[in-house]
Amino acid sequence: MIRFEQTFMNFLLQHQEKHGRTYHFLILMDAIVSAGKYIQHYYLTGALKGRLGSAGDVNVQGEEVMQMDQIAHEITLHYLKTSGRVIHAVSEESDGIIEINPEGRYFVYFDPMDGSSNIPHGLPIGFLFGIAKRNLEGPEDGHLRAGKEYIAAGMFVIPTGTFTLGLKEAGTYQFHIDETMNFVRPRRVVLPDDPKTWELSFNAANRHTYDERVQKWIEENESRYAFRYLGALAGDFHRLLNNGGMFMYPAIVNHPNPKKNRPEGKLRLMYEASVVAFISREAGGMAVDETGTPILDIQPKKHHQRTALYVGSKKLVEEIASVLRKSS
Ligand code: AFP
Repeated sequence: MIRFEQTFMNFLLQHQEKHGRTYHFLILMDAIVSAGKYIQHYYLTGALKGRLGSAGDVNVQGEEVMQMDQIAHEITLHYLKTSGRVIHAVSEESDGIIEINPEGRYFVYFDPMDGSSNIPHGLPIGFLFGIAKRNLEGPEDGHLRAGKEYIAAGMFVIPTGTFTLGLKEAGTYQFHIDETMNFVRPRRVVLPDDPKTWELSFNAANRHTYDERVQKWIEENESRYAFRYLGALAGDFHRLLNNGGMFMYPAIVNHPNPKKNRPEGKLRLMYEASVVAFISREAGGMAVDETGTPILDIQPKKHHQRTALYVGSKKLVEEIASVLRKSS
């Protein structure tokens, strides 16, 4: 007997029908999944085809651009355009807002290749995206949306072949790519409550540059948890969703070279932090910034805004949030 798996598109179709929604979101998600698969394909054969090197350029964030960054950006934009459903997009790889279709219904915020330091090694990277809906009735409401206004957010771990999608007030689901390049077998993800499996994930090389309160919390608590760090948010966060615990990228405020401090944090709010915060909320978790403010409540002032990030199991994030809310 053949064992048939439910495909992502069938799952989403049923979801939309159950909630009496339009098919526009389906069309957009079909485009995003096509982009995810195409990026996966390019990345899998990247080493063989000599695509894992630098593009010899520096991006809007002042970081070295890799060939794969550009390829992934181009692929994603192509599919967003052909969907006909996107008014504006914001990409990590593009300085300005990308105007796509004035008739479009959605804003899409994306980082098509997150975790660039893994690219030369062909190790996991992420394609992260958040989606907000344009105000179709009222006056034009701009593209700078707080994460709590996203209607969905997701991430592909590439080339691992996993896709995770958080749907507003409807949960977080994971899918796996099959032999036919379809994402299949929906599984609802809930962050585990049991601290036995919890992990901590942060760049340990930075720990002495964190705020003293954060350093103290780490010293007092780290021995209780396993420690894992891949250096690509999607991969680290994927582990965390399954095992529970906390990923953090705190503000850098005590660097021996003060020029290297990053009091505003490193990760980008709209297409990194808000994406994992949204997915986490839908999986029963939470996320805060360096002041203990929920990431999803932060109203971005600019599209490449950065933030510190603490995300994962609610109890653990609440614990660090209460430390962060106390003045030093
Ligand atoms: P890049 O895409 O610029 O490498 O950034 C990746 C990232 O934003 C995120 O995916 C990682 O969790 C984090 O940075 C890693 O940063 P460190 O290399 O400083 O640990």
